[in-house]
Amino acid sequence: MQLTQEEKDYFFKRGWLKIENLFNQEEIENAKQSFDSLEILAQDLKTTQVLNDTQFVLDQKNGETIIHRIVWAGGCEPYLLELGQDRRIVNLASQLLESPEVVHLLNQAHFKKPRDGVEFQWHQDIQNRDKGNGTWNDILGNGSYVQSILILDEMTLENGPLLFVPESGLQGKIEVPIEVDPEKAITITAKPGTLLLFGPYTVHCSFVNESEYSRRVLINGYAYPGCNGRVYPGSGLGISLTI
Ligand SMILES: O=C(O)CCC(=O)C(=O)O
Repeated sequence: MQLTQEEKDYFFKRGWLKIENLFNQEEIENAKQSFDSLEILAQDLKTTQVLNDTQFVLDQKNGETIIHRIVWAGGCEPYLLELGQDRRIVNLASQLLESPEVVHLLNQAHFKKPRDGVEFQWHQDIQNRDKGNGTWNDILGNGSYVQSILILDEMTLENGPLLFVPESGLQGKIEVPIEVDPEKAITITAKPGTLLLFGPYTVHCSFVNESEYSRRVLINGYAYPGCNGRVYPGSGLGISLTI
């Protein structure tokens, strides 16, 4: 898929892109099966730990295991890594970064089960990339990073959807805590198989899942070569992918 100049401008100015039907129903069902296997593992593990290069970030609440996130999910479930390195996503990241080579940093599973209390407060992804001490160098000056979110369960108004603040990325890295006027945020609803793309300066969040159904997404992150100096669970300094 070739992005138009208009789509690229939208990504850099408004802050995100929504690509519908990038993955088919069978691929999404396979991904959900991998999520089911990860969930069974998480219930056995109970506490935060690393297994097969996958970091399970877990908590216990009322005798139940809460899955905050599963980092480098493909270590335990290789199909999820296959999806994260699929040409369709890598090609989009490569166009946005204007580089045939991109560095795969994140391959992360978010579950957001009904009322599990998991939420992600207003933030910019740069806060997770740039931890000081040379962990990040924005070589391109436009963020040099693309976050992608593959929707597995329909994202609705009730199950903890993502919210983006339009044009928030134009100001670069901002001080935390980030205050947002809720009126200015756009709530994203999306069908399974949709891919969301956004840059590291776009302010976004997602609140708790108040519905009776899960809101599972697979997150993959790609950097422009030479930007990353942070060691990530599973991918270390990142895995180079060439389109
Ligand atoms: O799963 C979510 O809603 C959080 C996603 C997010 O904040 C991120 O990818 O940076």
